[in-house]
Amino acid sequence: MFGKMKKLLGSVKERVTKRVERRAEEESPSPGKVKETETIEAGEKTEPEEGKGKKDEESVKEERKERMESAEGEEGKETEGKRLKKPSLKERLKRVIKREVTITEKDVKDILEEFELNLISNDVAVEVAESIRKELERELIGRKVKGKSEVQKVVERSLQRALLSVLEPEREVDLFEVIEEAREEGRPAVIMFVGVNGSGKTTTIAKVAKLLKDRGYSVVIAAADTFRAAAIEQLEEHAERLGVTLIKGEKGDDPAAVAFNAVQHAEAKGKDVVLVDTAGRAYTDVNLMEELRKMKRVLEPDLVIFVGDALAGNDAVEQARTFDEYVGIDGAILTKVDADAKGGAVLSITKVTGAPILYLGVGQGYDDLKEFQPEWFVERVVGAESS
Ligand SMILES: Nc1nc2c(ncn2[C@@H]2O[C@H](COP(=O)(O)OP(=O)(O)O)[C@@H](O)[C@H]2O)c(=O)[nH]1
Ligand SMILES: [Mg+2]
Repeated sequence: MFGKMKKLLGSVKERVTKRVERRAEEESPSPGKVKETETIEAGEKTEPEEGKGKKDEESVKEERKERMESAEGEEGKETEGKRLKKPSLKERLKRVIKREVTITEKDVKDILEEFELNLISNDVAVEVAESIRKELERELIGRKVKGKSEVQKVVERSLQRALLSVLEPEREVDLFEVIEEAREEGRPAVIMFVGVNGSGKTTTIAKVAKLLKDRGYSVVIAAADTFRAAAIEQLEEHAERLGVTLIKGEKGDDPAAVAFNAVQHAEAKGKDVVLVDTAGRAYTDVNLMEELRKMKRVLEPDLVIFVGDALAGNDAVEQARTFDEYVGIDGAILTKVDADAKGGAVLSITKVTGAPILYLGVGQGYDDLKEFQPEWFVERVVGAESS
């Protein structure tokens, strides 16, 4: 899962880290060339003073011993061999703090520009790739890094923040809260699933029905994809296996009418949730969009969930954009993520539509539905060593 995305992020992390580390190394004071008790600032040139470093070996040894005792680790290594008067703790801290490198535009600009293009070829939407690049620039340029040891952590955190920023939805949606709210009003929650053919709508509805049933909710499924007879049969099979009610019509029936019947049935029987399956066809199909709009008007669903195939990459993102424009979506579920190496659709869909990803489909079984958390995704692609 997300193997290619992980590789790409790993490589940009490494390149930026190496470059800044190299500069931190270049700019840190070299042993034996430091004036007595002088504090070195990053970028400041130091005049070489021949012999100074060797002069008072006793005092250097003492210094070293003291440093080891105070366990300054990394810092100790960098100042090794430097001749110093016994500095106070405060003074030593000041030195540690001052020996920092500021990340410049020159350090990162070319790497990040290339990164942006690589994101796009990894199926990340153009505007999302740009936003990530800009966020990374904001995070990194001008950032003061204290010593080489800190560089990798800083780059990694910046990358994590940049990814999280595009996964932040405009509005939060919690499936169970929505259902509970409807229940308090004494009516079933109505959830409509939209998406192109083959994206995984029907399978996802079966998975969601199982999830809800496991949590103790009663579920009705509406087979409002009346475009294909096979679609109705497929749902019938799932409903039977899961033991949930299916309301269906005949092939060619008005989908809005079928869905409306299902809601009426749920109201009459005191059911908690109605899951509405809809037809896919091509998302550029104006009739389909009109049909879905009509259904939305009639049903006034609590949620419209877009189901997209993660393997379709940027195409899935464009589908989401179109469905959002015409019908309006509240959340997204991406399917077939188990086979998705690029992760571009996952990374893009929220920024493009404003809607959160609620779940990921990670297989063909009923339980292969994973609740989506942006932090989980970021952890997974930025690397296990991240905290
Ligand atoms: N590997 C995998 N396959 C899936 C997933 N979700 C759906 N599929 C498969 O995708 C195909 C199309 O799914 P379907 O639910 O019929 O799509 P629909 O046309 O949108 O209703 C089926 O073969 C499903 O088994 C998933 O998360 N992982
Ligand atoms: Mg279907």
